[in-house]
Amino acid sequence: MTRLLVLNGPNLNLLGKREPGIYGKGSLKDAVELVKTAAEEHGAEAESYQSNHEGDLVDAIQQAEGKYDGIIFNPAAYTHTSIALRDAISAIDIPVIEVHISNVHQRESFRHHSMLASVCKGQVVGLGLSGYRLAALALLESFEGRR
Ligand code: CA2
Repeated sequence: MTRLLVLNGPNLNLLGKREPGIYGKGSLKDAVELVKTAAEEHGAEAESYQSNHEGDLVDAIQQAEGKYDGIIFNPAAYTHTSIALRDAISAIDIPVIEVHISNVHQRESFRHHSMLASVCKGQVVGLGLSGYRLAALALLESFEGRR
């Protein structure tokens, strides 16, 4: 069975509890549920992991190969800084889609650059929690050979 990993970086555990103006009212659980529902509709399944620690995220990426078919990854602030996460993504053979809830290009200039985008299959930016679902659909459809 096709398996997806929804991976979330630092502070995303606060979703829905703080800053609803930027990130909306939905929780991280809501984001994960969107992916689980999309996966089930395609006869697949999804699991999730969130960490505030860069090394834990590197471990999760390394361990994903062989266990999951693709990763939906919101690296949060590490997007803009982490060569370690970039190297981890480069080292695995499964596709990773980078997701950002907010439109990072409308925000501070330090959020405009991603260290990870060029080693990811694609990026979904600024579409709120729907971005998680859209990334899941892109992966699932690519596995079905439709796109
Ligand atoms: O828009 C996104 O999804 C981001 O990845 C979110 C990160 C930010 O550093 C990126 O530039 C863009 C921040 C996640 C922090 O999430 C919070 C949620 C609620 C309250 C406070 C922080």
